[in-house]
Amino acid sequence: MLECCSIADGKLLRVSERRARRYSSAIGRPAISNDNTTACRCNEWRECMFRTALLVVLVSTAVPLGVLAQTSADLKNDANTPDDVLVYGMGYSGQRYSPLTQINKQNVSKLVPIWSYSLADLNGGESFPVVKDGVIYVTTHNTTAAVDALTGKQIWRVIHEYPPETLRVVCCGIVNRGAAIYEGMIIRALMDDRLIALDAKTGNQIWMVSSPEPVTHANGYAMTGAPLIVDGIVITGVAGAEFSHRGLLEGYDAKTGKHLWRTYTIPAKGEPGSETWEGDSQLTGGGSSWVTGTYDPELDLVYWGIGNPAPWNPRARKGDNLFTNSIFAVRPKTGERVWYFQTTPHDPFDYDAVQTPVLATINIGESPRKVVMQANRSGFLYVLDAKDGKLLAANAYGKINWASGVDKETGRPIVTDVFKQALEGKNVTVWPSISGVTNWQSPSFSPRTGFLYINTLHVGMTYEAPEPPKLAPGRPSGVPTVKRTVVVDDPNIRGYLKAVDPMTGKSKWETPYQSPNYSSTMVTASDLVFTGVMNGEFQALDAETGKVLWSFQTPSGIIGHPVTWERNGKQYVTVVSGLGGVYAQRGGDPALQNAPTGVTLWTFALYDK
Ligand SMILES: [Ca+2]
Repeated sequence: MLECCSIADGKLLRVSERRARRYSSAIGRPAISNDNTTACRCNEWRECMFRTALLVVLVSTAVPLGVLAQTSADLKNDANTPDDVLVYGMGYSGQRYSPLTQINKQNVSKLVPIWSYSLADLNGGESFPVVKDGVIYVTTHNTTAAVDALTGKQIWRVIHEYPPETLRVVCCGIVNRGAAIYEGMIIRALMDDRLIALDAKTGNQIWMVSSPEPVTHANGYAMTGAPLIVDGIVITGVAGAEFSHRGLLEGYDAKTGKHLWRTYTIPAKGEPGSETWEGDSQLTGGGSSWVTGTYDPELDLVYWGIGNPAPWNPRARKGDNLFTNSIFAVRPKTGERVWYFQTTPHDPFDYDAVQTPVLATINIGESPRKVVMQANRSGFLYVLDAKDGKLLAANAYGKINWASGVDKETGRPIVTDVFKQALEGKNVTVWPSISGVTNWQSPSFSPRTGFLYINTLHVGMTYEAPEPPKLAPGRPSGVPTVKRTVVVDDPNIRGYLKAVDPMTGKSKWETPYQSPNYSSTMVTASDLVFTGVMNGEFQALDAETGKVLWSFQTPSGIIGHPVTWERNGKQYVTVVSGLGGVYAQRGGDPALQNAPTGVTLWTFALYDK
């Protein structure tokens, strides 16, 4: 899209393909819009450039903030600008912490919905809402929409088509976790391994690219995560460890969509780490990267959680299976891996380590230290040095019996007989279940209280790994490869929202839920924790006690991300409702058997009449 002309003229005109190409070449950007044929009405690209430059000057004078925004600097500063929400996780650190305090413990009971918007989708709402200049950008698996943040009116909506056979390799819910914003563009991944950039004002397509071979659905790859944009580079991961792929992270040029780098999470034969795989097992070894990572601008490191090995059945891949179940620290410009930390070597239980690596500076002993905190699916809460990945703490924060602790020297879990017998093919009862002590949902961290607010599961399983299957890229390597049944302590408590001390794993409080919450949490400087609930409630809890202070019943279960923002001096809270995803589909939870689906976007504010 030729945005310089669209700014100057306010509309577009059809011109020849030759002229569009010439324009494209002149400005070094693709001149392609929705139907691949339209371009701007300017006769010459020079005129365009001149008018844009003039407009920039005028706009800069008239409106000092925002209009040219979502620069790299804006993204770096996101956590400090509560009028917008630009980055997945409410800032590069992934803390999901807001300094806003207008909504507090005293008045939260007056929180009311001001509008809702239908996304016309029955598959599940896991989209992180991006908020900028009074517009909310939200996604489903096949839709991107821009909605007026104060009225809920649709500004534009784009429906993306993809081949239906793509869904064969989507194990765990037909969802998308959101878009990224950068330089006037809304950039998102599509289920069939494409990235697309849309004009934030119009929804018109600016560029679209497919991930290069072998990233196709036929080879077991899908894209469901929100991209992370760092210094003009779009970083994205892949889903599909349950379909025998070889996981990876990728970087693209945000301006053009050009593919810049790819870092595989599983070594090729002969590469360092390949000795931790049996035979050719690493060729189909999993290690996906389906949850968005975080970024430290000072260290210039992107942190990204890497998923489980394939197949779930461990008996044909003896060894540590590097670099599955690891936290990666990579350079955003090149994808170079600077360090890694593996959490569960030779994992039989699908304990993939994709959970958000939350960044913070906390006191270790007497001195402040930059750390990466990960509430791992395995049940251990890891605290690592952000610079070099050194282990600082690893403690259980839920019920686990596969390991008795983590060796502080080696960083390896101290596995129990449950783990050893599972590898031998024996029938064992394991805590946690394949769903983990937490799953993909992100915790929040309050620098005020020093606690992580984590939605956890309290579910175990019987487990048996029979003879391992023969794999090839694209073949199922998850559910059918092991036998499992659900085990619970109390059928009415399958999860807790916990306030957890990162250094000890101990809870200050635990609030029980009938079904585990698969919503991310958010915490504010007024010590409110927001979460969605599977039964559809949207709740605010007291961050100091865990008491539920406010609740609103949305039409479907919430598996999304609460965010908060302000406009014209008023604070708002936004969340997506819409049951779906892996637990609702495969969790065997009787409380969800008849639960209604349907994705809607909600915004709340204090009733002040
Ligand atoms: Ca912000």
